[in-house]
Amino acid sequence: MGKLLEFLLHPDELKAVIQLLKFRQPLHPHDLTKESPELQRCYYLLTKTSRSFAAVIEELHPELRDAIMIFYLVLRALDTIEDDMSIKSEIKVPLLRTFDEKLNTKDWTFDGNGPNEKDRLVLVEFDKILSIYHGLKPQYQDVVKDITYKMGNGMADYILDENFNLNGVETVKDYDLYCHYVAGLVGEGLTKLTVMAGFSDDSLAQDNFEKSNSMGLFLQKTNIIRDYHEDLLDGRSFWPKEIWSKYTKELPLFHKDASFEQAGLSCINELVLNALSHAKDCLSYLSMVKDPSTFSFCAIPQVMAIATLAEVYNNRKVLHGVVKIRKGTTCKLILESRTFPGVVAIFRRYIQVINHKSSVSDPNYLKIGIKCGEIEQFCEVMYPSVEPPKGSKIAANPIHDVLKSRQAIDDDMQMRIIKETILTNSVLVVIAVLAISSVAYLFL
Ligand code: D61
Ligand code: MG
Repeated sequence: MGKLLEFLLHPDELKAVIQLLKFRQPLHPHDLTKESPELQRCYYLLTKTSRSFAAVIEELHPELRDAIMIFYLVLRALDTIEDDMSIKSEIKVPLLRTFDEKLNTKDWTFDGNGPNEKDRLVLVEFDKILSIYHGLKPQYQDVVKDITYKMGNGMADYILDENFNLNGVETVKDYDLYCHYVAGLVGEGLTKLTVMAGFSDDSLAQDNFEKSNSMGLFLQKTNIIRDYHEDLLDGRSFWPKEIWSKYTKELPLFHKDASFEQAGLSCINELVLNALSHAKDCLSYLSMVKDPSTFSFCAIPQVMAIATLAEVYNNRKVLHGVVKIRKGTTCKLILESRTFPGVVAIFRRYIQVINHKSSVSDPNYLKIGIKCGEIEQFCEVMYPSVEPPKGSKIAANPIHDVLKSRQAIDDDMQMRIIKETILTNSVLVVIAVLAISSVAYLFL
């Protein structure tokens, strides 16, 4: 569909695009031209290798911006080795296992990726990344190195299983463990960094980083469901066999054989149900992130994920190609996810979308209903949709203390948002009046 028609059908999204691009005040403006050539190059590599994370990382508080940017590039380099099917496992596995040791050097680079590997530049120019890495605070360097070590070894464990790329992940437990290595560990590292910086609640670093892990699993599983077709074309799959084997003997039948389409949809829906099991953890994690730039950085990928889950749910297009969220929707979500109540509202909305899309004929119809109900209830307890009658007792709940302690932060942001919205609306009204009067002038 053409962009013009798209915006005619969703005028609110056109407004969001304008507000985001023209009127939003960045929390921490960043002037790269004053920085060293190496640092400039690293931010260039960041924008080249990440559509989804570059913008949010660049707007982070200066205390963590470079550390998280380097954390991203180091892991992207590691992942570029994992993903490259042209590197033989005799080379790949030891490289993954000892990748953390490259961080002890000042000039290691790697030119062994295939020519078509999209992010090969981060390895070719790894020395630039190292030069910035060594200038980070030592405690930040330690976090990056520790997670690199754990992720590299986890990835290598899965490559050792020679059938992994053909048969995909076997059990749901394997699926969770693989996602833990490639995404849950990122959550763990980010939590350590933000707690050290005093930007999120210390309690996030307890309970073995359970909630941090959920943050990563929710994102990674959403990508894995969405990328079914693309991954199969590349000769791999990450859908766990324990789930898909209930619906087909062979995964590719979902898109190759039309009589398997219904089964394919049921399989997608069960995977969405599985991913939704992390939603409450993600919301509760976000409630404990205090610094506004860190909050946006954490919240934006999560609201994009819940929107994507609602889009892929019961959607046959997943079996045949790429499913995407509209640009305008993305802008709306970014603007709305700046406060915690905003994020909760987004989650509620998409949970309702999923619930409405669910059909009685789906084998997991009941379970989906229950899961959606649970998440709704969790949101309702935090922000009741009707005022409780005066004098009525609300059951004590520790989440209310968390919400109280962040109220001032969210109120502050809400004030900024209101000012920004008023400015956008006034400018748009002036433009509309000018446009209408010039058209009127032509005809009179
Ligand atoms: C808060 C904010 C961001 C978070 C988070 C909590 C918790 C976890 C994550 C981000 C990680 C989410 C990963 C989801 C996207 N999946 C991938 O990129 C896959 O590769 C995984 C291994 C490399 C991870 C690199 C990474 C990603 C995001 C970061 C980060 C590091 C560091 C800091 C901030 C965000 C996927 O890659 C696709 C591709 O090659 O383009 C794959 O190979 O499966
Ligand atoms: Mg990978």
